[in-house]
Amino acid sequence: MHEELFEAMRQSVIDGDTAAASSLAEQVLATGVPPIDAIDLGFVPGLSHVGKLFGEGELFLPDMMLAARAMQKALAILEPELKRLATARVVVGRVVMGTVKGDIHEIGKNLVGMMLATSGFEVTDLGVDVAPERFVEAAREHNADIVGVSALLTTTMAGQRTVVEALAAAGLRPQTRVIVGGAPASAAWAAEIGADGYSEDAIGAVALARQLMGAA
Ligand code: B1M
Repeated sequence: MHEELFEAMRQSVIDGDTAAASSLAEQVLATGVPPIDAIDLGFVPGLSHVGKLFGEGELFLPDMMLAARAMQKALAILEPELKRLATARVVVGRVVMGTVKGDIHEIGKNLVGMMLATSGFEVTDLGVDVAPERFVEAAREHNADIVGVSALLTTTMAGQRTVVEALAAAGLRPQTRVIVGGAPASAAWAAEIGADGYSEDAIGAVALARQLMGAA
């Protein structure tokens, strides 16, 4: 229905055109397009395309950085509307989340955090490059029901296992659940490292977190 708009969004991210991405996000707010559709069908596919071309050696790091910047700008514009549309008013559970040590990818993690927050979870976002001890400390401090651990690199995904182990060593398992996500993760990986679940996207992460809270 909004295919042209979504195509323009994809292209704005591919071009790393922050001004265009911002203006398209503003259009979403003005025209009542569901922001989650704009993210899922417009901006994210643009970034995925850039990632694919980077992987094939057709684009380079600065291209990926510009694309990420355009995407982040659009998300910042859409975030208040996502929050406004939030349905849940009761606190479903407390989540502490972050991206593993050595990994600075944050866009997917931010999206997951945003969706959880708009679905009734209290979210504490520790940011990127987060040491396992920091996950443990924050889980204690915030009395977390769930710790969410994101990793985007095959070289950093082992950090998800380290977080599970650190929580266990601190006596916080199994009562504190762990969910994992990010491109290299999978359900099989989650099972292998003893996590409580895996989701491939932000909507799925909300469903998984609700299920773990017995609120599905
Ligand atoms: Co990077 N990067 N990057 N990068 N980057 C990837 C991941 C890569 C697949 C690109 C490629 O080669 N095709 C590749 C990894 C290859 C591999 O490990 N096998 C790669 C590489 C190699 C690198 C560098 C090493 C490049 C270099 O320096 N030579 C470097 C690493 C830096 C580091 O972390 N130490 C690097 C740097 C960067 C930028 C800084 C330029 C930028 C990040 C900017 C930022 O986040 N502020 C960047 C980007 C943008 C990407 C791609 C293009 C897009 C990632 C993204 O934001 N996607 C990516 C290619 C790709 O994924 N197709 C790539 C959009 C986002 C909405 O999706 O993050 O997958 P995603 O999150 C999803 C799901 O995965 C899931 O839900 C989200 C929403 O649907 N999810 C969870 C994520 N976390 C979750 C947690 C959950 C549940 C679900 O529960 C807790």
